[in-house]
Amino acid sequence: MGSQPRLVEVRKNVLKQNDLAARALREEFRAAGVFVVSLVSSPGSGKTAFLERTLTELRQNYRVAALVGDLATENDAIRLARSQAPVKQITTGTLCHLEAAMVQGALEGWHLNQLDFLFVENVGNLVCPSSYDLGENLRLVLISVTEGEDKPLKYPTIFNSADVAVVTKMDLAPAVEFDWDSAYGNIQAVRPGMRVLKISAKTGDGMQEYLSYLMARLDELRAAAAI
Ligand SMILES: Nc1nc2c(ncn2[C@@H]2O[C@H](COP(=O)(O)OP(=O)(O)OP(=O)(O)O)[C@@H](O)[C@H]2O)c(=O)[nH]1
Ligand SMILES: [Mg+2]
Repeated sequence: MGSQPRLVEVRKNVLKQNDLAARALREEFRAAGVFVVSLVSSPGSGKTAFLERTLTELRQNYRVAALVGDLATENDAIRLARSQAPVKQITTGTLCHLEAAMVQGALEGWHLNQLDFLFVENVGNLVCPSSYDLGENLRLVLISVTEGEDKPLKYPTIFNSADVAVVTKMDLAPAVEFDWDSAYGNIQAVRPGMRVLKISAKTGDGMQEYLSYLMARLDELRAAAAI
């Protein structure tokens, strides 16, 4: 009982520190003119598969790079590097989310002003990453068709911390009898008006709409910077 307020205090301080680091990062990203996209989801929703495809396709016309967080292994960085884009793995040890300071550290030696898009794949977790701002311009929350349509209702915070929802593995939808109306309705119940994209990293379906959206957002960023 007596120790509880102290724990709350510590957590508040950590979060505040992260907000300061995230603010500094956001300013760095703005000054460099790079558009930063982060991806959050439960483990295995398809972040890396989606990101590998994103990097491969965008790389033809844009300068792209990625950071990827996991508790352990370089596996995802190795997969993403197949796109030929610069990639760095962040291993968090026991931590279930990335923090702004980790992103800052991983960017050392990279010239942000030589990039159009920077992607940050967070640790697979539907809870912890929601409270940690990484200074990104756009946060995507992924939900795969195999997870169950009710996930937005059970994990509302992560949907509230994100800007756009991406329903992944659409190629598997018939096999798991995925109910699109129910999933869409649940996302809208938690976050009214949220944009929801459908994609399959396996077949490429839905990638064009998503990539066009990213390109339009980069154009907006550049137009605002030119004013
Ligand atoms: N059929 C199908 N399988 C997919 C798709 N996207 C990913 N997968 C598979 O789903 C599994 C998990 O995909 P990952 O890309 O590793 O998922 P992740 O979210 O990065 O996982 P963590 O980083 O561990 O949280 C792999 O076996 C992928 O091949 C898809 O669009 N369709
Ligand atoms: Mg991954």
